[in-house]
Amino acid sequence: MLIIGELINGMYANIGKAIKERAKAEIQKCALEQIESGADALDINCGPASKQPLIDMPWLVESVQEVTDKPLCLDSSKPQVIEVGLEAARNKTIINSVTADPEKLDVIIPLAKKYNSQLIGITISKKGIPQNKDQRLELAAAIVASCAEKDFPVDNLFLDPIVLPVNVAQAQLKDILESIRDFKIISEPSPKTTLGLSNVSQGTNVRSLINRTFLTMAIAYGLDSAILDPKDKELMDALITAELILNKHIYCDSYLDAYKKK
Ligand code: THG
Repeated sequence: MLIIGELINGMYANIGKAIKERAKAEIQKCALEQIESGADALDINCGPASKQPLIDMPWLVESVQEVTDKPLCLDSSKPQVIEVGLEAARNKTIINSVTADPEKLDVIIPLAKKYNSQLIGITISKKGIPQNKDQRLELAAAIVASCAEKDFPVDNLFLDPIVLPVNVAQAQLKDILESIRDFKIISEPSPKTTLGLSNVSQGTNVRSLINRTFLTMAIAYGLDSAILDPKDKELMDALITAELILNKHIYCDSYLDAYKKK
């Protein structure tokens, strides 16, 4: 499973401050710690407080790729911010994200093709976040159809059902899990799936427990990737164990250590 580290996000106070003060070493440390903990790729998000994302995004990309060749997941809802990130990147990239809005798809899919980037499609439309799994599937199918129409390979597409916090949208979580399974049957080859894991526990006081329980269940529904905190050791151990149980790697008594060394 593709593990995307979530911690380079201006939403976190230390990162928001480091972006503002151009504290490059702080950003690089955050990148390396996540990789050391098992991240395969790094989310890069300037955060809601950034007043100059067109300058902050390429600065973050350049700072991070001085210390790693891992893929970068460029996280912004603004196509211009994504594009300056793509221009600055020499590592592999994942565009995070595009909604199911036709106007957004018409702009972002050609960008993904031009820069040979992977793409995350989120099941949100102009009407907002869907209320049930049928609406999620409808938006997911619209994203896949738009990729097919524009000759963007579906193997390079991740669909994200948009995880909501359990304390405000408890009744939605079962549908979100089932969407992970249902998205796979939209096309052949199947699109991949991903999600922003920490959303599920926002505002609760047992975040780590809720995160690892939801992740374990999502993996059982066939999840291919997640944006998460790789420094949460219990979360990473649960992930490795869930994959072990699904026979994705071989059991030995030291399987946790063996996985981390691979
Ligand atoms: N899907 C996709 N991309 C995403 C998300 C998604 N990118 C952003 C987000 N959701 C995933 N990343 C985070 C990062 C941090 C938190 C949640 C999701 C988080 N932060 C603490 C909080 O808000 O309580 C901040 C704590 C602090 O300030 O220190 O929970 O769903 N495609």
